[in-house]
Amino acid sequence: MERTLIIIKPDAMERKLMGKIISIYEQEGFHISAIKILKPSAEIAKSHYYEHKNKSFFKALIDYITRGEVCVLIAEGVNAIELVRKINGATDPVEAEPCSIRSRYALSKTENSVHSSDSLKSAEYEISIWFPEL
Ligand code: 3AN
Repeated sequence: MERTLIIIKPDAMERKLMGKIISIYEQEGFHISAIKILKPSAEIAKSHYYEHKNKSFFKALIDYITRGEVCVLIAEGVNAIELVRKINGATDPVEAEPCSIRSRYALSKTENSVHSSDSLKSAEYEISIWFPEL
């Protein structure tokens, strides 16, 4: 059993897509073991996206992720990291597989509706940032 950190981002929250998106993960068989809604601070956003701190889009990314509420959850299941990324689709909605969440709902490369961890190491790091109480 593996666990991954998912974020339903502001563009999706603003369009009231939270329930729909959570249902997709549940229908695929994942167990949601923790969940919270919060408006991220700049500090938590920068910790989450530290890998991108030197990229041209970093400021836009932090402004975007901190502009409103997000839903953060932990999904558990076999091969959860790889499978949830497949369900989410490619970063750019234009390239995302048909039927993936980003293909259906994302607006752009920045406003792309969902995030999920890309490795075991980042999953554990991200869980420690967003769920320090666990
Ligand atoms: P993913 O979320 O698919 O793992 P990463 O980790 O490469 O993608 O990028 C993190 C986030 O940074 C993306 N979800 C997206 O919001 C934003 N991002 C990545 N590349 C770009 C880009 N070229 N222009 C604007 N935003 C980007």
